[in-house]
Order: sequence, then structure tokens, then C-alpha cells
Amino acid sequence: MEYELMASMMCANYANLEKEVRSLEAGGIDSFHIDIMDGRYVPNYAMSLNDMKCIRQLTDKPLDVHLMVEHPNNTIEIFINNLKPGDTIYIHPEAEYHPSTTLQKIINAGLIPGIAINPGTSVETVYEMLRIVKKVLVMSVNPGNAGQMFLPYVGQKIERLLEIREEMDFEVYWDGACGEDKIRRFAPMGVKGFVLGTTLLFGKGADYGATLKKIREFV
Ligand code: S6P
Ligand code: MG
Repeated sequence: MEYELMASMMCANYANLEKEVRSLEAGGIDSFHIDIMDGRYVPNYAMSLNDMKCIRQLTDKPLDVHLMVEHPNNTIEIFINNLKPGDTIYIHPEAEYHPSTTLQKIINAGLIPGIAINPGTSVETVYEMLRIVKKVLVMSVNPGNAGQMFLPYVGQKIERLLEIREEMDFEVYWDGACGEDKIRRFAPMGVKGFVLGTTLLFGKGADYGATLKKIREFV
């Protein structure tokens, strides 16, 4: 079956970012997942604006920009202005006073609006926003770092989101500790795409094309 595979670029080898992008593209990655952090909303700095701009120039594949920053409304334009139609921006609703205002800016710019939902955030908290976003990125780890342990209690939330996705017109995506068992279980249930980090894709010394081919054959 078909599901989208996104490369978590914070896990890439920054000694040669261009080579990483080219190899992933040649290997058939669907999009590049860009984890932007501000050291406040999450206790880390991973990628920033210049990393995103660099990758945007290196590839025509879609970018999947995951903003882990406080009050994204203050700086959303600098991200919007460096992206193109077909790219996605996810915000964390908890990080914004008026998240739907920020989402409306993303929509008005012709980009795909998304929200990222933390493990401890319930569907009810973000319910009305589900009507205006096209993508929901379910965090199965707390945001901030790669290589963390999967938090099993998010499974029920995913099931609930899958039940209402058609009526509210959004798709569900997975971010965090994505392993083979997760794709085998959740792709057939309807999860549309998976962010691949250290669990399945990076730091293995394996060819990205061969790895991605294997992942596409899980289901
Ligand atoms: C975490 C970030 C994620 C990770 C990714 C890493 O804050 O949003 O996108 O980079 O989940 O994957 P893994 O397999 O190392 O957990
Ligand atoms: Mg992410």
C-alpha cells in the first residue's frame, strides 16, 4: 500500500547536507521534514531558517516544516516567504495565543496548514482547528529531540483522529520514534505518512534508496 515517507533532516549528516539531500531524493523520499526549534518552546535548537532555505534551494520535493517555536505568529512570514505552494507548515497550537490566526496566514499564502499535537494534548483541545487544517502531525514522542522512546498512549488518539478525518477533511501523519511495527500497524488503519529519523533511516550506514524501498514494502 502507499504511504508517504518524510526524512527528518535534523538527523542528517550536516558535514555534507547537499549530499544528504541528493541521496534522499535519488532514493525516492517523498518530502523533507524540517524541525525548526527556538530553545524556548522546546529545550533544544535543531534546525533554523537558513537550513530550511538551503534545502528549499537544493530540491523541488515538498518541504514539511515543523515549527517548534513560541508564538509562531510573530515570525511566520519569514518561513512563508521562503516556501512554495505544496509545502506544509505545522504549528503547535499550545505555542500560540490565537493559533487559527496563524493558520489563516499559512492558508492565505497558498501553503498547506497543519498542526502538530503533543503526546499530552488531547483531540478535544484542538477540535475546532481540525476543520481548517489539512494535516495533523501526531507526536509520539515529546518534541525537541530525535532518538526518543515511543509513548504508547498516543495510539488511542490516532485511532480517534482517524475516525473523524474524513468528515473534517484532514490527513494524519506520524512523527517520533517511527519503527517498522508502527508502519505495519498504522498505515493500514489510515495514517497517511511517517517521519523517518534515527529509528529507521539515519545513521545506519545503509544506502537511503535501499532503506526506503524496504520501508515501502513493510505493508
Ligand atoms: C522531534 C522532531 C522529530 C524527530 C524525529 C526523529 O522534536 O519533531 O521530527 O526529528 O521524530 O525520529 P526518531 O526516529 O529519531 O525518533
Ligand atoms: Mg518533527
